[in-house]
Amino acid sequence: MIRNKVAPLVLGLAALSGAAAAHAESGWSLLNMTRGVTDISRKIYELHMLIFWVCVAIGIVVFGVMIWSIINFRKAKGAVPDVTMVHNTRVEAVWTVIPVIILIAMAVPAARTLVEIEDTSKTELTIKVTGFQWGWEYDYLDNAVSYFSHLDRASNDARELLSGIDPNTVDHYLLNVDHPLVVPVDTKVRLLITGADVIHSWWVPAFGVKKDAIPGFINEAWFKVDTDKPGLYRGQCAELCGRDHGFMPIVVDVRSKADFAAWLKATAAEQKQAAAPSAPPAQAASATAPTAP
Ligand SMILES: [Cu+2]
Repeated sequence: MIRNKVAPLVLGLAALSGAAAAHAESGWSLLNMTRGVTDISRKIYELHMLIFWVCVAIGIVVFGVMIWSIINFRKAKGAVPDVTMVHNTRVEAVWTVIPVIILIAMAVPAARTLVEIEDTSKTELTIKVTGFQWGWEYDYLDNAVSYFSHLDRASNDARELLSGIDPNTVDHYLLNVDHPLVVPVDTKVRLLITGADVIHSWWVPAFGVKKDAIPGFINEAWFKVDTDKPGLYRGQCAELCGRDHGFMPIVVDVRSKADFAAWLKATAAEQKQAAAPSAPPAQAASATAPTAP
């Protein structure tokens, strides 16, 4: 019987969250999570809104009853405590069962989304992401392409102590890199995320991806950007990792499939050529590169 009452409530809240989404990108919605550009980021957003409205409804009901009771049953009005409510088994059963049903109703969509977030099957491109103090290394495992991504020169110059450069004049201050991660649209990209020294966290909000980069462990994450959403997406290291934690942003350059294929081919050829002619400089370069402990 109670289930019959909860189901329409949950459905009603879902409809409300849909109506709220229609007002996105203005005013108060700027304070909210964004919908992102991947299927998973939208599902996370919708789950967040559903749970948010459940909490709002519970808040309204609980505080409504409390305020109504305080006003109508105050001592000044001659209210006499109802002693039959103390240890009333039926009341205690109801206020235990209703929250349990609400929790189960929330756990079902949450678990469904979590399972989908963890489903790294049928991926089309695998990139190993290594966080280090202070930057990221990207390895395209199937294509022999590998490079480092650091804070861009303009931000780095401006952030120096007594640099005399106004950060407001720097484009995307502290959110720009020299070499962004390049990926294609409409492709299930799998990331294998690890750390070379301490724990970092690869976080790009628009993709709904935030995964810890832990030395000695490989965490998996995936995303698939909408076909009509190529462009630059920005993120940051989301795990306090040391002195320059604030200076290791993430930029992802999402390109059309054709553009990406051309870039990958050109970069692979370039790197092959750079590695080929003389062995000693290549060895010297790799010796300076961070390695896993
Ligand atoms: Cu970090």
